[in-house]
Parts: sequence; C-alpha cells; structure tokens
Amino acid sequence: MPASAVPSPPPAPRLDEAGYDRHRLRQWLDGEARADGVSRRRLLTLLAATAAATVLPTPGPARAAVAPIVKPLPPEWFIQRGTNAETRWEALRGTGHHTPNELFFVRNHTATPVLDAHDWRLRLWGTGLRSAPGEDRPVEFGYDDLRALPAVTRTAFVECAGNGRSSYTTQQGETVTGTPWTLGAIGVARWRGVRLADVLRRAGLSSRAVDVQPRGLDAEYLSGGESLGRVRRPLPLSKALDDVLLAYEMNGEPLPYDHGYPVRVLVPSWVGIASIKWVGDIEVSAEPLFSPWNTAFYRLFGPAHPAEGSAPLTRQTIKSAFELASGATFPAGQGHVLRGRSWSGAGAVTQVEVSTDGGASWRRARLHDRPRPHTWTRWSVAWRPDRPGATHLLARATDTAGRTQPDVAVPNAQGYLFDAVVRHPVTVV
Ligand SMILES: Nc1nc2c(c(=O)[nH]1)N[C@H]1C(S)=C(S)[C@@H](COP(=O)(O)O)O[C@H]1N2
Ligand SMILES: [Mo]
Repeated sequence: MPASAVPSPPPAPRLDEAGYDRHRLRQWLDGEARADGVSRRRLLTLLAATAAATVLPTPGPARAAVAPIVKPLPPEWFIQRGTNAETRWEALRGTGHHTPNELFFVRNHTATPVLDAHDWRLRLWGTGLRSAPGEDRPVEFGYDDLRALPAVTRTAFVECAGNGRSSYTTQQGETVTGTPWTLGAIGVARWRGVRLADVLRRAGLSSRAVDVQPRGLDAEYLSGGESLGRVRRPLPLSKALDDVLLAYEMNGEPLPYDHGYPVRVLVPSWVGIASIKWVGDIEVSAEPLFSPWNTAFYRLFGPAHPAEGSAPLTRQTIKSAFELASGATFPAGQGHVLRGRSWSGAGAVTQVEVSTDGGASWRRARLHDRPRPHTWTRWSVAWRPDRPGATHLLARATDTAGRTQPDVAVPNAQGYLFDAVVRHPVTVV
C-alpha cells in the first residue's frame, strides 16, 4: 500500500450544481473533459440550452440474466421487478430502525457478480493522482489493506432515484419510463468501512483532481442493443472528500453479495446510483468526467426542466411511507396503530402529519426516532375508523431544511424524485 503522509488538497471550488455542470460541459467543448461512452450528440444536447426539443433517452431493459439476485426473494417480502427486487413496506413493520439485510431492496442493472474478497483489488488511476498512473498501472489496495485502515460507521439510507415512480402515473396520470417502483426502493443500514478521503489521500491525490468515478465489476449494461460499459458515475471531489465511505460491512455483517460484496461506495443522502456496488476501480481525474449515468440518466428532462435537462441529480428528495400493504383492511370500531417512516436527502425529518380521511384533516404523528440526517424517522398515529368503506391514508413530512411534501410532484420523463404526498388505499370493513 502506498505511503500516507500527503498534504490535503485545497477545497474544491464552491459552485452550485447547475453552475458546476455548465462549467464542466464548457470544458468538454474546449477539449478539457473526458466523456468515454457518451455520444457527442448527447453532450451537445446538454449544452444546447436553446434547443427547441430535447431527444429523450429511452433506457432499454437490461438483458435478462438467469438469476440476477443471489438472496432468496420470498413473495411476502419482495415484489420482483426484472433484475430488481422491491421491499414490501408491510414487511418492515416491527423491524427496527435498520432494514435487515435479507429485506433490503436490490437494484441491479444486470446481475449480482459473486466475487472473492481475496482476489479483489481496488485500482485507483488517472490524472488526478500525483503520479498520474494510467489504467494499466494503477495504485492498488487489497481487501486486507482497506480493513487495516481506520474504520468508520454510519447509518444511512440507500434509495433509488426512481423510488415512488409509479405514483407519477397512478396519482398524476403522467407517462414516465423506468422501473415502476412503489415506495420500497429504499433501505437503511449501518455501514462500516473506510473513508474514501483516506484512500484517495493514500493513493496520492493531486491538488488538480476535480472528479472521481467509481466503476462496478458487474457486467456491462446494454441499452437498446448498445453497451454503455460498466456501471459508473462521476462524483465531484467535494462530496468524495466529505462523507463518502468504501463500505465492507452492512448491519454488522460482511456486505451481502447483492449489496456489493466485497466493497461498495456509500454516498450518504445522494441518489442510489452514486453508491456503486462491487467497486473495482476509481478513476481520479483532473478533468471533469461524464458517463451515461450523469448525462442520459439521472437528470430531470421534460417541459418543466431546462431543454438540456437539469444538472445531474445529487441529494434525494423527501418522502413518507406507511408500514402497510396497499389495500390493507381495518375492522371498524376498533383501535389501530398506524406506523410509518419519513426521510429526506436534505436533512432530518422533524415533523410528520397524517390524514386518515383522504386529506380533509391532519394531525401530528408521534416520532419514534431522534431526527437525524441521512436516515428516516419512524412515527405512529392511533386510528379508530368508525364506518366501513374505502379511504386513503396520507402522510406528509417536513425536514430541517424546511422542505415539506407537496400535493403534486413536478413530473420528469424518467420519473425521478417523486416527492408528493402518496395516497395509500385502505378499506375499513
Ligand atoms: N455496480 C453497480 N452499482 C450499483 C448499481 C448497479 O447496477 N451496479 N445500481 C445502483 C442503483 S441504481 C441503486 S438504487 C443502488 C441500489 O443498491 P442496493 O441494490 O444495495 O439496494 O445501487 C447502485 N449501485
Ligand atoms: Mo437506483
């Protein structure tokens, strides 16, 4: 392992996300940025803020793998969606703050690779390291090298940017592309690993570095018959040095195969795609980087957004869910306790209001966790329905950043970041 006495790099430039994106796109035009696997047309589209119409990317289905997920997926816990598995919220009832590994949702572009920690190496390379090693001569760390570094533990959710996507259609009548998740593409775990910042410094981080791009060891992703290469997404150095982990444990166990064994990236509060599983290499670059996962995907496209799309998605939005099946039944004239959880990528959830009459009246839920950022706050309300019939349960969260869930989410073509209050159908019998 390389020596560690390296001065810290200067702080990364403080641009907002859109400003940062514009800046790096201009650098690409000037030949100062790399965009392997992203078409020139795509980048020109992003640049062309004045374009009348944007050609929307249509993410094709991943090629069906024989067994995309290794762990058992009992139907009472999971809804299978292609290569992915969504956790059923009713299965989280009675589980603690952390989602048990067996119940944690899985989002695979292709299929889980079963890797051996002993042959695994993390390879760091690129112009953002002082020795500027090429991909063929990387700075390497083995699994035991990482385990020998100072360990840190963090509780954080991993949530897909498309979690709740189906509500754009069911509640708002919008047509969107992508996996029609309800609200179960989220889990919270206690992650243990090393700081990415420590590894970058030991690898010889240069003061010229601007982006890091972790890449998975799973198969190349095919979209519309074309390979987009292995799953990878650039992360600005400012976030990489802040609170990002290279995690090797999940809830006190080695990472399960499906969740990135032996090592995954964990980017607290950001869209799930940032948390690259089965990480094999990290490009550290002095030039801005682009991949399909920060150009064609994981931006907001559509009439309410800039013609070239929004800046690449970073933090998650705010959401709430009941620990209940869709269509759950409740006997009338009896007392029930409704439980749920609310979370936000912008701060801790400090207040939750619940309506049991379809949104006509609201009351405060009792909170069961000390509100913390990067994770959910559990809550409950008592309910004694008096007459039989169909109704909707609603929950609305507010976070420390002052965000509150709206009644309607601003739509986008790929159905990301649904934040509106979800109407949960139930029947009183
Ligand atoms: N290598 C790799 N990393 C990946 C993915 C993938 O398909 N391959 N999927 C991403 C997406 S879109 C999400 S939402 C999270 C899901 O993490 P989980 O499967 O552990 O729940 O992993 C991210 N990291
Ligand atoms: Mo995702």
